[in-house]
Order: sequence, then structure tokens, then C-alpha cells
Amino acid sequence: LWKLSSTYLPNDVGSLQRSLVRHVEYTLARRRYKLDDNTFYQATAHSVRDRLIERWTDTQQYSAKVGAKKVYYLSLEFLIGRSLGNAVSNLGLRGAYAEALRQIGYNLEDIMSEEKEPALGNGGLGRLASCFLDTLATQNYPAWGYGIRYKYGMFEQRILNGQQVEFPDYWLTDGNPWEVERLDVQYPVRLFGHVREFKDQEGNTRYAWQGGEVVMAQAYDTPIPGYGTYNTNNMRLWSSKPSHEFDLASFNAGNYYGAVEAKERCESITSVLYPNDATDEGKRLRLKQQYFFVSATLQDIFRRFKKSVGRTATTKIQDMPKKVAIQLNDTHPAIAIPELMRLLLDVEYLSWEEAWEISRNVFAYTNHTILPEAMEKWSVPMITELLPRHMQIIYEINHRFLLEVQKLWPNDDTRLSAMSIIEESTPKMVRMSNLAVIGSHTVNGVAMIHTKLLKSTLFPDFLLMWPEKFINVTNGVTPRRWLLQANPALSSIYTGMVGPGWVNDLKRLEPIKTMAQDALFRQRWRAAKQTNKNAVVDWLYKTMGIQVNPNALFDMQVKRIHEYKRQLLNVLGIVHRYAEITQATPEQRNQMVPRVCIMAGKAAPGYVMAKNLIMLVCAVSEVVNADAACRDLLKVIFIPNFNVSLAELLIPASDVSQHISTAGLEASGTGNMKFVMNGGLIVGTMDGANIEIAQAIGEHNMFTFGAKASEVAAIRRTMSHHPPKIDPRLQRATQMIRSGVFGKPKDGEYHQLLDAIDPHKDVYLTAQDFPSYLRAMDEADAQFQLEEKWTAKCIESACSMWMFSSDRTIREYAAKIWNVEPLPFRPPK
Ligand code: DL6
Repeated sequence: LWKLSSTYLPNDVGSLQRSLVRHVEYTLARRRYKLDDNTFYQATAHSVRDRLIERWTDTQQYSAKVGAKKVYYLSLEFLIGRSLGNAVSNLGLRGAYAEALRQIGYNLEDIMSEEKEPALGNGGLGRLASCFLDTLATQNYPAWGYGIRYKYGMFEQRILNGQQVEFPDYWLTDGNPWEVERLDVQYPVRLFGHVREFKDQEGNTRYAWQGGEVVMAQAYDTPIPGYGTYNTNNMRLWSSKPSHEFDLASFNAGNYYGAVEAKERCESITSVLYPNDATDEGKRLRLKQQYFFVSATLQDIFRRFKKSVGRTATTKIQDMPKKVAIQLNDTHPAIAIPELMRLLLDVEYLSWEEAWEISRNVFAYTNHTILPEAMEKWSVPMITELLPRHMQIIYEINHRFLLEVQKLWPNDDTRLSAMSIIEESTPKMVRMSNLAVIGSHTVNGVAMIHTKLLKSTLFPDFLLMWPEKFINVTNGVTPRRWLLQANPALSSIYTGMVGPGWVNDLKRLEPIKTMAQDALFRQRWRAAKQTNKNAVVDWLYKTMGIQVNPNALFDMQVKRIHEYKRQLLNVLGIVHRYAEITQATPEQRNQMVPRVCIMAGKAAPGYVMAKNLIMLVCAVSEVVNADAACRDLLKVIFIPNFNVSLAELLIPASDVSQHISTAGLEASGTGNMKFVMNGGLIVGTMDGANIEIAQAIGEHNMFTFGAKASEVAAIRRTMSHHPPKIDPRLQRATQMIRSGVFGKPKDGEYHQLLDAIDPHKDVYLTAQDFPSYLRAMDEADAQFQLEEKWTAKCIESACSMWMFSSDRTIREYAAKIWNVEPLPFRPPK
């Protein structure tokens, strides 16, 4: 039987067509009707999935047989993007599927756009996780991603009456052909209840967590194919469902409606990604969600590890760190630390010392922000109620840790309270970041400056205690999705120059830098950029009815809306530009560089300032775009519902993109990397990965401005008693907004935005950096007019970006944190 299935499916065009038709007929049961693009999207996805499954099962069997050490990437967010394009490209079957479909009257590109994108994350952190999964598979590392299968994505953003309105994003409407529901992989997860203390046979005190509610975690698996390799990894996402026990409790009490309500309550655990800035009830849900995910994941990892222990007589539970590396993507899964301790103490009956030794050598933690408001803290009463045994374990971890601190620094209460996991507030709070640092063998920041600030501001005492624990691993993005897939025009130039090897080795693009001196090459480069710009022009016209000048400078700021990312600075710059245009003579207008300003991004539903900002952008857009004076010179567009697919369309078309956070506040940014790789230039502050990008491409190729991170604190201190003079151009722009040129919303939303940049209390240094921002923008305009020089800059920059490939990033994680080796699987001939 095994022999029958061990050969791989054929991939010639005829076989692919037969497979498509078979799926239309048997999987979808749609032989005679509904032969639309969506049907063929579903059929193509199933046909591709068949081919993924072969490689996937073989890869998993192989790594189990070899007993390889595995990496587990635990993330509450994955921004996967669409899967079809990525899968056919990684399998090397794009051409074959395109041809198979073409011959039967379908177009692969149209079919691909039928796919609904799973928005299972907020932004950079989730997209990074997905880039990492792509690289892990491509580089043949045995690795799994673990996360949550949210029923609703991170909302559909619509703009109604110039304001963001959130609509539910039910991404599973047409089902999800990429996942396999593993009905044989389910785990019970307990919540609430109490702890029973007892003596084991040897007379040791033991604890058992009992009672409460039990919900079931159901596994859904998605194959993650590597590019140019057979290795196919797994992403396992959990969905909550009621356990039998859960149902029976209410039924037995004769309460049918209560039972149904209880069922819904339990399913709500994975219905949507909860924000951590919510009400008490919201916070409880988020903690439940985190624990649910972590508990199911650890039971699963444990089961796999114990199976491997059973296979080799020599491996014991103490060897877990030799076989298992768990990466905590921020503190969101940090409750895994007490959970693993609980399993080792209460289920495996290890001693505290043994359990701690194992646990500390398994976990590593990545910090993605130093913003105080993003630091997760859960109240002690809430954890005690929801996870009573974990609270005990956290106290014990803390107690033992503080004894160590006391030994190092006797009588230093200030240090003791700063390092404690417990914050002595009312109510007491559990600091998840301190727990993550104490319970991990390595802590990393995501860009040089971020790691430096992390050490100096967030964890200075921990650094003194464990200097070797803190390292930097600068982020990266996958060239497969962000170049090969998103930018076929540029990719084919690259492949023509250096062959296809650059896709897995971005260093190979370096020699192309010299071609910046070649006029003919520059012309080809510009043609590729123009193709991408034209695609955006068409899309804007088709979907938003907006006409733009394809020869204008395309300026983009597309990312989550947040005060520290300073979209307000961008809008103020646009208003300034608008004022300049309206006041200019026709001759002066002739000298101006036409710009299309594109902004996109979601505001958290409860974040008033971010929503106000969207409102202002939309209002400015309406006035500017209707003003004949601006005609071809300035267009302002807010594109709703920014997501991965939209990023793939926009990024290759940008001339300039803005990464203009207040210095010291953007941990890394990854959009900055994608834009430069795609031949755009950056206007940016010396923040996050911008600094390393400037080093890699040369500062002369970046339009930098603004206060440096080292200057921010002093500027803030001085501004309250010596507020700086307001730049007259800023004065004019704010005056225009305040006076109602862009309307007067009834709740004073624009005033709220502008009051926050008053020079006395300009927390994000928006007013402060405005003059240097305008200088950088003017410089970009001036350079853009020097077409040949501009193109040379773009070529030099794009071809110097190899270190921002997630392939480099993951090699560093593997060597410095996980201690794992690639394990390429080669199928039998
Ligand atoms: O590391 C990925 C990404 C960075 O590029 C961004 O600079 C950073 O803001 C983001 N951090 C978060 C923080 N969330 N939490 N916690 O999303 O991470």
C-alpha cells in the first residue's frame, strides 16, 4: 500500500488539468454549474495542496525518523497573506499551472485574486512570523509555527463618511482549502478551578490543578512550503471548541440554553485576536486566549517529544532542550514558562531544580517593543482566578529569582522591586516581560538600536546580572513573497542578470550595483518601475475611481496608524505642499514635482487619536483632489483595508516611502526593508532598522531627518519650560486645519490631534522635527528630477539589501539561539 502512494504526483500540464477537473467534480461537486473563477480558485488550491501534502508528510516523517531538534515558533499573530501564489511559486509550478489554466480558459492571476486573505495579526510582528516560516522551510530547518485560528480576521476597514468603520472579517466564508483539520489532534485545556496539595509515594509535596472548566483545542494544519526544496514545514493553529465535560455540566443541571451559552463562551476564545488595551473583561479574554494557545501547544510538543524519547532508549526527559527550541514571539505566549514548569512538576514529577533547568534551556524570548503601553501585565487576582496553579508557580519562580538578586545586591530594594515579576501596585500585577527574561536562556531585540535601548532602558539590571543573555538579531523579510512574487518585473531583470539563485541568496544581487552606471540598464530598471506604477494607477481607477498621474513621484506611508509612527507629520507636510501649490504662480507650479501621496493602515478600534488621523487624511484628500490648482501636481489617497495583498501591489510601485517614527520608538520596521528591496528610496528618521539600512545602502541614498534617539529625552525635558518657536510653515498648516479648510468635525477631532503637538508637550516631536522633515522631502523632490541619478541610487540601494533577507535573520537565530541545523529532505528517486 505504501508503495502505491510513495511516488509523487505528476506535474505536467495535462496532469494538472486532470487534477483541476477532478477537484471541481469530486471535491467541490460542481460539475455543471458555477464554473466561475472562484470555483477554479478552490480547485487549483486543492490541486496544489495535494502536491504540498506529499512533501509535507515526507518531511515530517523524515525529521521524526532522524530525531532532529525542532524549532517551535509561538506567535499569537501570523499575517500569512494569500497562499496560492506563494505555493505555486515555491513549488516551481507557477508556469505549469498558468498554462494548464490558460488552456481551459482561466487566468492564474485572476484566480489568485479570488483568495480571501487571513488577517490573523495586527502588523509587523505577525508578518515577521510569516516571513520566518517561509525562510525556515526554504532553508530546511525542522520548524513548526504555532498560533490561533481566529474565526474573524483583524477587521475589515471601510471608510464611511470619511471615517474608519470596522466590519467583521469572516475570512472563512468559502472555507479554507489550505488547512487540514486534524480531528485526531485535540487537547483539553483547563481554566479556573483550584489547586489540591498532596503527598506522593515518596512523601514529596505535590500539586494537582482540578475542577474549573475544560475546553478543547482543535488542531488545524497548514503546509508551509520552502522555495526550491522538498522541505515543507507545518503551521498548526488552534481553534477552541466545547469539551464533553463542558456540555454535560449544564445539561445535567437541566439547563439547555445555559449549555448553548457555555458552548458559545468557549468558542469565543478563538473568535478574534483580542487587544491588550481593553476592559477587564477584554483582558480576561486575552489571557484566556494566550493560555489556551500555550497549553495546547505545549501538550502537543510534549507528546511529540515523549514519542521520540520512547523511540530511543537513551533519550530522557532531561534531554528536552536538545530536541526542542521554543521561541516566544514577544510576551504574548510567555505564560508558556509556568505552563511547562507545571507539566514537568505536576505531571512528570520532576524536582523544581530539574524542571527549571529544562525550561530555561528550552525558551528564548524576542522583544518587539519598548513602548511602555505595550508591555503586558496581568493582574494577580485575574491570574489567580483563571490559572491558580500558574500563579503559585510564578510566585515560586519570583521568590527563587529574588533570592539570587539579593545575593548579588544585598539590601538593594529599588533594584529588587524593579526586577521582580510582581509589580507592587493595587492590584498587584504580573510583569510578563520580566517573567520572559527570567525564564529564557536568550533575549533578543530586533534591530541594533532597539537592542541597545532594550538593554539600557527596559532591562538594565537584568543585563548586569546576565550580560550574555541579551543579543541582537535584526529583522528581515522573505525575498520570495516581497520580490519574486510581488515584483515580477524587477525579478525577471535580476534573474536575467545573475540567474535564479538570488531568490535564496540575496547577496548575489550585489554585483548588479555596478550596473547603476549603465544607461541602458537604468532604462530597463525604470521600465520595470513604471510597469509597477501603472498597475497601481489601473487599480486605483478600477477600485476607487481615482485618476492619478503615472509620472508623478509615488510617495507611500502604509502601516498601522499610531502616533509614534507620525502619520500626522506626513499629513502636515501634505497640507504645507497644498498651501505652496495654491499660492504659487503658474511658472512656479511648472517647477514643482508632481506627487501622489498614498496612505493606508488600520487604526485599533479603540484608539481615538489614530481614528482622528484617518479622518483628517480623508478630509485633506477630498479637498486637495477636488482643487483644480492641484490637478496633476498633488493627489492624496487613503486606501482602505491595508493588508498583505495590497502591500504586494503598492510596495513595488513606490518611488519614496516614509518611515518617520520618533527616534527610539520603532523597534525595527520591516516595511522599510521591503520598499528599498523593491527599488524605492526612503524618507526616514534614524530609528529602528532605518539606521542599518542607511549603513548598508549608504546614507547618501536615504533622505534622513529629525532628532536622534540620543537627543529625544533632552528635547522633551526642555520643551516644557523653553518651548521652541513654531516653524511658520507649520503654523500655516495647522492654522488651515483649525480654521476649517478641511471641514470642522463636530467633536473637535482635528483640534485634539493638533493640541498634542503643541510645542510645550510635543511628546512625539512632530512640531520639533517638522522643519527637517520638509528639508528631507524637498531634497527627495530635487533628486527625483535628476532621473538618471535617481535610478542609479535606487539600483545601488536595492542591490545592497542582502542582510535584510529573513534568510540571514533565521541563520542567526539558528546559530545564536536555537542551536539547530538544516535537515534537507530528498525524496526517493
Ligand atoms: O519585529 C517586528 C515588528 C517591528 O518591525 C516593529 O517595529 C514593531 O513595532 C513591532 N512590534 C509590535 C509590538 N507588539 N507587541 N507586543 O508589533 O514588531
